[in-house]
Amino acid sequence: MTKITFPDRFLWGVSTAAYQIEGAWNEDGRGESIWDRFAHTPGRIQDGSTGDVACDHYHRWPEDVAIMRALGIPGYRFSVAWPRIVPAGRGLVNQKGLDFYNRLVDGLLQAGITPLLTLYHWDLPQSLQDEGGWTARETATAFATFADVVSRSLGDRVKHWVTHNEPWCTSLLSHQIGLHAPGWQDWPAALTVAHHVLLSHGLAVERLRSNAPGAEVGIALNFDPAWPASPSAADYHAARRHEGYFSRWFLDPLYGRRYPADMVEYYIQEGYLPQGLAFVQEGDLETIAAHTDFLGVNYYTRRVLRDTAAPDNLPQTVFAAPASEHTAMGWEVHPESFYRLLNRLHFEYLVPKLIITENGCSYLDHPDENGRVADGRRIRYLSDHLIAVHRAIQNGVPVAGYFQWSLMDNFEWALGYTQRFGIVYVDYVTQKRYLKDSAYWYRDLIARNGLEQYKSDG
Ligand code: GCO
Repeated sequence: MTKITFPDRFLWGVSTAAYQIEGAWNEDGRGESIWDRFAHTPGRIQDGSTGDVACDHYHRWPEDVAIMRALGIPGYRFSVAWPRIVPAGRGLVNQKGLDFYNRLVDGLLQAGITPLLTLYHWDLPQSLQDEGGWTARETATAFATFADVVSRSLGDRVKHWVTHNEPWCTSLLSHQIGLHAPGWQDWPAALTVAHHVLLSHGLAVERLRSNAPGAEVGIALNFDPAWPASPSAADYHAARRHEGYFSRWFLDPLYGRRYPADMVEYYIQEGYLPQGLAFVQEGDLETIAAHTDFLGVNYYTRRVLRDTAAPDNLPQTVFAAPASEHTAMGWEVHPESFYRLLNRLHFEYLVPKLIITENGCSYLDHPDENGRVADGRRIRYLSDHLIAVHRAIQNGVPVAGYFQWSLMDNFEWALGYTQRFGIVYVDYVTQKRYLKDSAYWYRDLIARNGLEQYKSDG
């Protein structure tokens, strides 16, 4: 048995997002978001559900903070709902919305929990969408103003800020694939959105620097590292192109390398950039590459790609390791890819600090007759991925924290409530919370600042 200990002051935490847990969708002056509109549109959500109530966190937040405190969890990553604070997206500020987040932050600090605030986790005010949403450059400036409002109110107490959660989801998943709100399938629009989201990040960093002096500011990107299904050149290029589509399109501009030339060429060739990079204006790339203190890393799984062009001309995902384990999401469990990703981000992009802003898994374990939720597979997933993080740290990668996704089961976007990622089980009928075995396991791991690696995998 090997004892694994993380660095001193390693920041342990759990993550959530406003639309996935808060509910109170039209309470206390909250405006409509694109996710309210999307979820209320029949056929968009797999189980026909919405985030109208979700985990009722808007009302039950003291109980949820008490659970984190009881588990000794020292960090909490949450997002603020733009339409709760600025209902129309720009203009009038809803003080009741700001008051909610001030109560939450004060409650966290009183419980000895460090808040890590995400400004945008996909819930754009619908009124901005009605004016073009992120395809409109003006939305980037509206976001900067929103960041200004929030950081003026909370910047004295919140010292860790994430501007955007997963720009790939905000742009391509939502405007090219269409699985998320607003549900478009428009390549040129998706790439324009990606630019305006990155631009808004850079503009927001400036506001945060002035309103939250001494705070650490970053952005959270999601990654699914691509492996070629075979040693063939075709499969290698399929994997390389996927990484360009999913990661380098965002990483390169953020770290001062402009948009990746191979992907610009590919997108122009495919007709996805009919005006080339006309959406890039003078100074934009410098704004996007604003210095940040950390990179938030969201990791769940990898992709294995074979060069079998699918109708949308993207390489199809195939599982080259059918024997490997998959979670309830159908995602392959592959901690080795996590290890390699962390090394690549630091050594290839010279990222000065990494915080794991999301890592976790969905398994559909339910309470037994005694109320126990025996989620051993989640404990195994988290253990294996934390061992990979530790290996990366041992290899010189500056990982400063780990926020497990998620504190509690919640609304899993287009999949509704069919998935469960929490270390706390939520009964959506009674809103009763049940601490799963993994919650107690995480409590003990945090108390030890480490874990035992029960067997070496060779
Ligand atoms: C994401 C989002 C989370 C998801 C989680 C599970 O990474 O997609 O940040 O909101 O719920 O990742 O899919």
